[in-house]
Amino acid sequence: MKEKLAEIKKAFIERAAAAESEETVEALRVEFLGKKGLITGVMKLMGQLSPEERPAFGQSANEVRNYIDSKIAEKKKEIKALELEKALEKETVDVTMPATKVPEGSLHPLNKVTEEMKRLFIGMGYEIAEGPEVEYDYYNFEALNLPEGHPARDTQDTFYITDKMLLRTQTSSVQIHVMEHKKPPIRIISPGKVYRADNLDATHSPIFHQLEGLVVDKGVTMGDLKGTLEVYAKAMFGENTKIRLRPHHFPFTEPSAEVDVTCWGCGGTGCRICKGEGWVEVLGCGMVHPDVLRRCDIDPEVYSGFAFGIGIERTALARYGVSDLRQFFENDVRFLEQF
Ligand code: 2U9
Repeated sequence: MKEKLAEIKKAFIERAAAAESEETVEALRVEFLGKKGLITGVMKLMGQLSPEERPAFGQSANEVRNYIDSKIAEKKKEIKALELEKALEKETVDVTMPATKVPEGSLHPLNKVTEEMKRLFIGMGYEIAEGPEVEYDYYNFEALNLPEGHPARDTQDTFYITDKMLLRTQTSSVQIHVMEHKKPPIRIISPGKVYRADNLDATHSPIFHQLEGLVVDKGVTMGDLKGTLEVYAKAMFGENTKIRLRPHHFPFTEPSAEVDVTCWGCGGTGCRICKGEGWVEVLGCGMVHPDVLRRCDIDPEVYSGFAFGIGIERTALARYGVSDLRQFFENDVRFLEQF
């Protein structure tokens, strides 16, 4: 029986030397030490020995078992270390290899001018206000002095969700929401998408972007409006830019004006950009109509305000010399990567 133990140990040593994976070592453990393993097998035969022989045999069997057990643990550890070494070797990063070039994106030109405008007005103490694009008729039209049947609604035909809900035609609705909830002083800009039932061509789109501004406080005057627009025009179109206000009519402002800037192409002498005029129209503005303030529970005897509206597409067309507005929406990378 002692020979049998020696045979088992010898067989184990040979097999263990050849084992190269954790699975093979585990299989060896089961084969030699498992419940139905070789060692358990010889232990069962102990009953055939005389009582005198049993203790010595038991001790030898235990020694072989402990030997196999520790060798298996040792072998597993060795294999693990070897595998780690192989993995590290395989996964080594060669920092001297040339990197894969990740194509760098750029801001969309509409976002670029919007961001520029936002930065400028934030610098002047304005806060950004946002609101829903699906709006009630009241906030888009009625609150802004455009009751049902008003002729100016024809120029702002839009997409209706229900009789009373529509896609906003101007971001002025946002300012009405703000004035309903916040009392003056108010100094906000509302950039965002607006919708109109227009056909898409080189200068029109059913979806476009606006940035409107609103300032309401005690003693706000047309002079404040003009000063603000001068700062805007110089930042947007160049330090030497001059502005002029031409009287106009908007239902939500009184008095109202359209604003021209000296042409950035010729400086005012006349060129292709300004069609020989020397001036280019860039935005609309005015003093907030007292009825609009009143509807928002702001007393026009105490407070006054100015507002202005800027078309983002129109500004971007001018800024970058783009001739067709549709290019902003086609998402052709060859066009977009130029900005
Ligand atoms: C409130 C009161 C008044 C916003 C204004 C304009 C003039 C204007 C156009 C510019 C180009 C629209 O995108 S465009 O076609 N906008 O001319 N917008 S005054 O007046 C307001 C806004 C909010 C409560």
